[in-house]
Amino acid sequence: MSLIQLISFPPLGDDRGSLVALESQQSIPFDIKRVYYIFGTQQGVARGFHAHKQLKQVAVCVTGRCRMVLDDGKHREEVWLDSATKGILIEDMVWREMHDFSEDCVLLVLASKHYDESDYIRDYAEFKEKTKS
Ligand code: T46
Repeated sequence: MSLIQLISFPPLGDDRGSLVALESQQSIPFDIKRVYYIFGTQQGVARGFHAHKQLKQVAVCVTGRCRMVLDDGKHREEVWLDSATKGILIEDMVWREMHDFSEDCVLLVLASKHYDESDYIRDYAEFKEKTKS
């Protein structure tokens, strides 16, 4: 199965413009416990470089774009997040990196759990070891 699980968010548009609604257990396949957004990322800066033990997230660039790299310890895949109507589902135990942020990028992330630093695996060698089978 592909690591890249995209979700389309149908825009509710009219002659005033567009609106996207994100709801728990509907377009977002979990209960949303936390929302954060990343913006103002400097050119040439990459973020992420970690996995989560037990956390599901959906990420969407509501403005601008960035390149999302996902890695399950065996395969690496990447996709451009470049539309406010395109989200990516990131499951547990997936290493993620975000690269090539556009200047105007606002990356919105919906998460299934509250923030917990102990859920992070920030060391790639440790991640590789844990996903070895
Ligand atoms: C992820 C990718 C897509 C908090 O205090 N609360 C929070 O909810 C978050 C997400 C972060 N923080 C603190 C922890 C660090 O001191 O904010 C600082 C920056 O976080 P971090 O270096 O983990 O940021 P990114 O951009 O590398 O990763 C973030 C999320 O942390 C991560 O879960 O999947 O975005």
